[in-house]
Amino acid sequence: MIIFDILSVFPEMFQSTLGSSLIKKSIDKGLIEVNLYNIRDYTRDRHRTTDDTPYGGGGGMVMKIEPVADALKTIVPAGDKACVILLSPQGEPFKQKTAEELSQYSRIVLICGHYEGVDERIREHMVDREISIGDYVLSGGELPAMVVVDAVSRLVPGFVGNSESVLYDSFSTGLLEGPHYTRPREYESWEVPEVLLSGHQKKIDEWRHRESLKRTLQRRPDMLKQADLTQEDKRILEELAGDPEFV
Ligand code: 9D3
Repeated sequence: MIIFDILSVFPEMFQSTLGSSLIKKSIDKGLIEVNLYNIRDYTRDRHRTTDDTPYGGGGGMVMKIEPVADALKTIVPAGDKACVILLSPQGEPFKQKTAEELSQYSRIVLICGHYEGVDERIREHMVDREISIGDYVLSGGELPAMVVVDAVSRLVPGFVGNSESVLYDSFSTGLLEGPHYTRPREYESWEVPEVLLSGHQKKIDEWRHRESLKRTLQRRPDMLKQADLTQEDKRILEELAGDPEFV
């Protein structure tokens, strides 16, 4: 059981994701719990201020420290071992490895930044990890928080019904998946590769592995450096790289 506590100024953004999909199933199954908190509810001033202008001037607004600090003190019981994460464009890149590490915690707090950023003291004193989901600019940390909840929840035993599919995920094996096909055998003259219909399981497995290597070499050659490849894999890759038909 993992408890996710999400702090945001737009908690409504999470309703649609949490109300449908496999995430909802795993909440219903009691595998995870997701609690939403509106940072504005932890303000104490008349205007319920969550952001302010930056010291030193310049444009944009900065998320204030007090509401976030007060929310954290209220939400995370003292002595509870939680991982507090700030979602921000300056964070470490989120990887499958990160999801695996986070799946070991029983409590994960996700702070969604907004505006131009957060007061640096939040980062320094209240946050264990800072995560970015990729090199593109989003309008806030809400979608990234959902990405983290989704990727981590899938790793909780009981999630997919089939724990094998988690084991063989691309990014766990270090290779991209090859092509998949299902009926019909022929659609408008587009045929399914013959080998998949052969019934010869060893040949099928070899073909699939080769296609997986091929696709990774084509699309994500960077991943091959980290993948644990056998001598045979390396031979296949050299053969593919030297093949003039290979694009
Ligand atoms: C004006 C300079 N911007 C930095 C690139 C400021 C800024 C842009 C976007 C500050 C916050 C945001 C909102 N994005 C996130 O909070 C965010 C994010 C993202 O934009 N991309 C990838 N991962 C993440 S995690 C949080």
